[in-house]
Amino acid sequence: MTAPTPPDDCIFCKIVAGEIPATIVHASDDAVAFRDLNPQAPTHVLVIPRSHYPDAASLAAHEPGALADLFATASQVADQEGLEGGYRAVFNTGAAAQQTVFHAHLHVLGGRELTWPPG
Ligand code: D5M
Repeated sequence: MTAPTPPDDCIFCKIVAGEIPATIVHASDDAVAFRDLNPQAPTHVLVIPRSHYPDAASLAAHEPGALADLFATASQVADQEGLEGGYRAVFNTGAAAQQTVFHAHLHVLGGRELTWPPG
C-alpha cells in the first residue's frame, strides 16, 4: 500500500529526510525515534514511521504492521533509556485529543511517576 503524499510543510517528514535537526535516539528502515522538543517527562521520545500518515488511525488502516513496529521501537527506546519501572506509549489522534502534528507519532514518556488519568 502506498502512503499518501505528504503535505510540503510536514515537519516530521523533514526530520525523516534530515532536512531539519532532531535528537535521534533510534532509527531503522521503517521508523525514527527522536526527543520531543517540549518534553513532558525526563524521557519523552516520539517514534514515527518514515512513511507519512496523518494519524495513528490512518496508519493502522493502511499499514498495521508499521503500527506494530512503532510499539516494538518504543520498547527498544524504553530499554535504551533505562525505563525499567515502566513507561507510557500514547497516540494523540485528532485535534480534540491535542494532536498538533499530523504525521503519526507515538509518544514514549517515562523517567518519573506518571499519573492517571491524563488531562
Ligand atoms: O505532539 C506533537 C509533539 O511534537 C509535541 O509534543 C511537540 C513535538 N514537536 C513539534 N515539533 C518538533 C520538532 N521539530 N522536534 C521534536 N519534537 C517536536 P501531538 O501529539 O501532535 O500534540
